[in-house]
Amino acid sequence: MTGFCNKLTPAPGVDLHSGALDTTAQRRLLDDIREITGQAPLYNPTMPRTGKPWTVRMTSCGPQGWVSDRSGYRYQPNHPETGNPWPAIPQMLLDLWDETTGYPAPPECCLVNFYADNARMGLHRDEDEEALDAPVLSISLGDTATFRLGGLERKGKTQSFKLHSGDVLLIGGDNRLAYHGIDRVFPNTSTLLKDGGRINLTLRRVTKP
Ligand code: MD6
Ligand code: FE
Repeated sequence: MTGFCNKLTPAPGVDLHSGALDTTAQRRLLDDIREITGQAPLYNPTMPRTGKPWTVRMTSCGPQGWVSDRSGYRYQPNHPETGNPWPAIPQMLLDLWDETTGYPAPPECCLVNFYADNARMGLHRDEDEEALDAPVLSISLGDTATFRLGGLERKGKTQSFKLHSGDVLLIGGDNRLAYHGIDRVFPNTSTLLKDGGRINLTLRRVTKP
């Protein structure tokens, strides 16, 4: 990690490294993301059953991309609109995974979420992976957001904290299946993205190594 970093542990197995990536690293990562969205365009996913659109736009890189549509959530090797294989996960992210997780196998999916000002993400768990022993590594870029972290049950107590550009969040251990979501994004809180908004990357190991 390249920035001045302050580590907080909001819950067991959950580590927030605020300021983990300095501006130079954030810009390099953004260049990589532009390359990815050039090959695998952001698309508007829809919700299982209802087919309602998400407010977040998505794409993926890595051998297994995460997709959501009327028939459910799943990992698949191809972009749902272009049919092409997903682009590779950038080396910088593979290195960050090794450095922060120490997991003995590389991530297989990097989900790219783009939030315009009014986008949000409801409370959910990341539970579509077989390798639940691996943490999920999340990186925030652009505008600040409020992250809500609950417990293992949907109805439990929640806490919330802000995620800023360059922050790295790991969710694993006893809280690997904790509920979480994004309540809101605060416009004009970062100059990283020319047209504003927020990008979140989540890296996951999907299959058991
Ligand atoms: C977001 N993040 O920050 C959404 N999931 O936009 C997630 O859904 C997430 O940050 C699992 C682990 C870390 C995360
Ligand atoms: Fe999640």
